[in-house]
Amino acid sequence: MKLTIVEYPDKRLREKSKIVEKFNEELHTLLDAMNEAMMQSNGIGLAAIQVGHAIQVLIINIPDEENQQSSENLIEMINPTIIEKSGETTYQEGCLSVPKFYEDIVRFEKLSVSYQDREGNTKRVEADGLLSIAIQHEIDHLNGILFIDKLSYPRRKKFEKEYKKLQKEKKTSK
Ligand code: QAP
Ligand code: CO
Repeated sequence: MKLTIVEYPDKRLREKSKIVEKFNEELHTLLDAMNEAMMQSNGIGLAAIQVGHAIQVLIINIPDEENQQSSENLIEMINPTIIEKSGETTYQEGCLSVPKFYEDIVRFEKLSVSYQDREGNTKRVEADGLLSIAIQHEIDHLNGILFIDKLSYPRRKKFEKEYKKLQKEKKTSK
């Protein structure tokens, strides 16, 4: 299964992802392919809609202190819901679907999240730091929301201008 990353302004990124009901081989194949696509693009988080599947699936792999990603740190979340949230934190975010653009985004600092694993078992995790930010960013994707939607009006304008320029450059170098 070869997956390609859907890039802004593709309309599919605005779709609302549906609840997963079948924890079957098809789901496992998608999860494995998503992990491969994420690692190949040097990502730390990916939602299924970013590879064209509108289902409530996301994966996260936060690098360790030596900036290394290991398969032991891969988290797969199916049907996640935020149960509790607190505090505030700002981080310069990026997104595989919005290449080469990074901006400071304000999020909750801590979360308690309930989700299912690939077998359908219910899990709960307390998250802070980069994991908490990544979960919020990826859950936004499940609702059709991108981090650029959270920018102030002037910053969003600046983004649209810069992004269009980047896309033109991409086209002429093809
Ligand atoms: C979401 O983002 C995230 O522009 C995951 O050229 C963001 O993996 C989680 C990436 C902030 C936590 C904090 C972006 C790779 C990867 C790019 C990513 C690029 C190459 C983004
Ligand atoms: Co993203």
